[in-house]
Amino acid sequence: NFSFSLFRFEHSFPKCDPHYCQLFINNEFVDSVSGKTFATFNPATSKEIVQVAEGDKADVDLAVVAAKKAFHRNSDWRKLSPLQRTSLMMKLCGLMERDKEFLASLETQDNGKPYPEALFDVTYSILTLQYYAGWTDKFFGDTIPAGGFTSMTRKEPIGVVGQIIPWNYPLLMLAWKWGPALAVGCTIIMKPAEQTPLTALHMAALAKEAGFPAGVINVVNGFGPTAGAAISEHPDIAKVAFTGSVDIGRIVMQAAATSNLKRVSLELGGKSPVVVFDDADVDFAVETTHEALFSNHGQSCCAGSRTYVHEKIYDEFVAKAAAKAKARKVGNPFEANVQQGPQIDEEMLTKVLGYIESGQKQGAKLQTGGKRIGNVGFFIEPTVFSDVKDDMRIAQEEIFGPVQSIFKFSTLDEMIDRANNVKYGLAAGIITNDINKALKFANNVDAGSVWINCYDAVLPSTPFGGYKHSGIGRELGKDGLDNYLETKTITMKLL
Ligand code: TXE
Repeated sequence: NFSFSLFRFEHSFPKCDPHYCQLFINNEFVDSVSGKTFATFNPATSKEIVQVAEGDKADVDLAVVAAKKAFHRNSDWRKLSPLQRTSLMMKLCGLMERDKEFLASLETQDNGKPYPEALFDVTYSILTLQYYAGWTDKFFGDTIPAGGFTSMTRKEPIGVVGQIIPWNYPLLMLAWKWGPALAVGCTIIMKPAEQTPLTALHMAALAKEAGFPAGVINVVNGFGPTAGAAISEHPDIAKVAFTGSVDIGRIVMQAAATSNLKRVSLELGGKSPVVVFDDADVDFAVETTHEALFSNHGQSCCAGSRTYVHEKIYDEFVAKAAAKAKARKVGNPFEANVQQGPQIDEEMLTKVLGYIESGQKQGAKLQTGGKRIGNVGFFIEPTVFSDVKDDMRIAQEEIFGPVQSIFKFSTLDEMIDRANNVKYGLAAGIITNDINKALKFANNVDAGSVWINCYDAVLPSTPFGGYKHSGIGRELGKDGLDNYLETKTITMKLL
C-alpha cells in the first residue's frame, strides 16, 4: 500500500561528484599518513559513491600541530579582531549560499534524506553560522565588586577543540559546532561520521576559499575507535564536543578524563514524549506528532518517539495516525514529493527492524508498516504501533527509525511521571489548548527542550541539549558559546 518509488536510480539521480575526498589539514587536502581509504555509500542504492582518505592517530596528530600553531597568540587567526572573524564567517556563509544546491545534493547522496530537507539543512546551517558570526564581540566578562580590589573576568577561547559528529544531520551538526568555536576564536579538528564525510570536506574547501588561515579548521575523516579515539585521547586538545550515541559518549568522556581532563560536551540520544490532550484538535495533533517522529526518517536525537494520547481521543487518533503513516511517500530522495528516503546503512536497518520485531513480540499492536521495502538500499515502511506499554523495549530504548509508538493516558500527573520514566531527557512536546496543563507539564518534565503546540522548533538562538543520559552542556544560543570558553578572573589592588 505504500506509495514507493525507487527506480531508474542511474538516470534520476543528479550527477553530483564530490570534489574533495582527502583529509583537510593545515588548509591542504592531503592523503592519510597510512595511505588508507574507505568507501562512503549512497544508502538509497547501497552503492559506493567514492573512496575517501581514512585518517587515524597520525593524521589527528598532524591536525593538532596545525591547529596549535593557528592558536598561538601571535598567529594570524589570533591577531584578527572580532569583526574580522565575523567577516570571515559571513564570507563562508556567502560561499555556502553560492554552493547551496551542490551541498544539498552531496548531503542527499551521502545521507539519503530527501533533497528539499537537505536544502533546508543547508539554509539552517547558514543561519546558524550567521547567528554565531554576530557573537564574536559580545561574549563579555563581568566586573565584580570585591572590597579593596578591582576584579574582572575575561572570557577566553579554550584553544584547540575536537568535534566528533554523527551522520543524521552531517552539515547541520558541523554548523552547530563550527559556529560557536569560530566565533570565540578556537581552532578545530573535526571528525565527520564515517557514513557521511562529503559535505564536511566541501565545507573545508569553502573555509579555505573564504580565507580562514591555515590550521584554524581541520577535517579528519575516519572511524570512531581510531580517528575519533585519537581526538578524545589527545593531550593537546583542550575540549571535545561530541554528538552521537550514549555508549560512545561515555567512552569519549572517559578518554577525556584519563588523558588531559579536556572539557567535554555531549549531545546524546533521546526518547522524547509528545503528549496529546483531549482538548486538542485531533488532526493537528496527528500531523504534529507524525512529523515529530517521522521527519529525517526517525533518525533524529529529539524525535518524538513516545506519542501519549488521552484516552478520550485515543481510538480516533490511532486510526488517523496509522492512515497518515501509510500515506507517507517513501523512495528516491531526489524525487519530488518523496518524504522518506533510506535509513543510513545496513546496521541501522537491521537495528530498526529488530525493534519492530521486539514490539510485536512484547504485545504492541502493529497498525501499519513493519517491513523492509525492497532489497536495494535501506528503506523501511513507516510503522505505527498502538497499545504500547511503558516497560516495552520500544518504549524505553532509542529506535532511531520510522517507528511511532502510541500510548494511552488519563491524567496530567500520571502523564508527567510516565514521561520522566526513561533514562533520557532531551526533549518533550505537549499539544493542548489549556495553558495550565501545558506549563505544568513543561515545568516538570525532564527535558532540555519543551515544545508546546509545536515540535522541533529549534532556532540558532535557542539552547539545545539534554537532561540525564541525553548529554552534558547546551549547544546553540548564547549558552552554546560556553562550551568553547574559559573564564579568567583578573584582580587588581589599587595602591
Ligand atoms: O553512533 P556513534 P552510531 C544513536 C542512535 C543510533 C546509535 C548508533 O540511537 O542508533 O546512536 O549510531 C564516532 N571514540 N545516535 O553507531 O557510534 C563515530 O565515528 C570517538 C544518536 O552511528 O555514537 C561518529 O563520528 N568517537 C545521535 C560519532 O562517534 C567515536 C546521532 C557517532 O557515532 C568512537 C547518531 C570512539 N570510540 C546516533 N566510536 C544523536 N544524538 O543525534 C564512534 N565514534
